[in-house]
Amino acid sequence: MTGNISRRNVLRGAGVAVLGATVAGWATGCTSVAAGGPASGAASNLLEQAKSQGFLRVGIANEPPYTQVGADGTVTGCEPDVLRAVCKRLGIEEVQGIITPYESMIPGLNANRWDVIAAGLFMKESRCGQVLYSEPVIVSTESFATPKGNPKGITSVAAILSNPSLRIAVLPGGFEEGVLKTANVPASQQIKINDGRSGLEALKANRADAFMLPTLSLQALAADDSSFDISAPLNDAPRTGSGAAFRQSDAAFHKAYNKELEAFKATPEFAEILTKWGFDASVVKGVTAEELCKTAG
Ligand code: 6CS
Repeated sequence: MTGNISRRNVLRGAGVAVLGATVAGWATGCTSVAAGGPASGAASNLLEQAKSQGFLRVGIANEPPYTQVGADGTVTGCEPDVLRAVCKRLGIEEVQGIITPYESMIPGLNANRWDVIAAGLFMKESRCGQVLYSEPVIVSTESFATPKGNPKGITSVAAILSNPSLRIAVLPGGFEEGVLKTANVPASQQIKINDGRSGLEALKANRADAFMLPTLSLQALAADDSSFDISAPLNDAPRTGSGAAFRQSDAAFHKAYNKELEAFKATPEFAEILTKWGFDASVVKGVTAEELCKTAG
């Protein structure tokens, strides 16, 4: 993405649990945003306010290729890059990222800590009931990382369920935890970890036998580490997708965003962004948020 949109803005969100405690990480001297956000209180016209103040705050995770924060604070990744491009078409010049765990993204959005989520927060029934998702930008699959050679032969969620001695590392409040819950995998078999790196560390330390995360995220994590195998996409984990997620009170913004997103998806730039991050733009063609919001969990 080019143009004068700043890509060097990230805050380290302390998560909603510690409301408002953000460690300013602005890399371009942008004004920090008050904890109350651009429009605390009553519902507001977020689009006009974001245009007038010149930026939109986005909740992200820093899990490439979905979201990526560079050492210099550059916010990229498939979802922020698409968000930035559509925001530019809407007249919003800057996107500022706030890093937060997946489990805090929707509570933080609804607490006005950020204005939108663009993190690969996968659509499913329970989430679609709390936010307004844009039409999907990507469609995604889930995989397991295992120690090289997959010594315990773990190739499905069912295999975890059928062997109570197997331990699966998973992010708390993440989509994968929901898949395990839907499959009735007991909490006693789940090892909660904070991020991708700690998931691989759990495998290395033999605290877990497999680590569940989106296929492309695991491939990115293990790209330079030959001590892990990444499974093919799991047949017994739902294929779903993601797009930007807005507050239900920001329906006007959501409508305007979807209109511009639809036009953007028809441009070569959209496919260039997805290809750059390893996604196949053709896979999301014709897929709707309505369809993906039927994903159980
Ligand atoms: O939607 C989620 O919760 C999952 N999305 C990504 C991109 N990574 C892990 C997370 O659990």
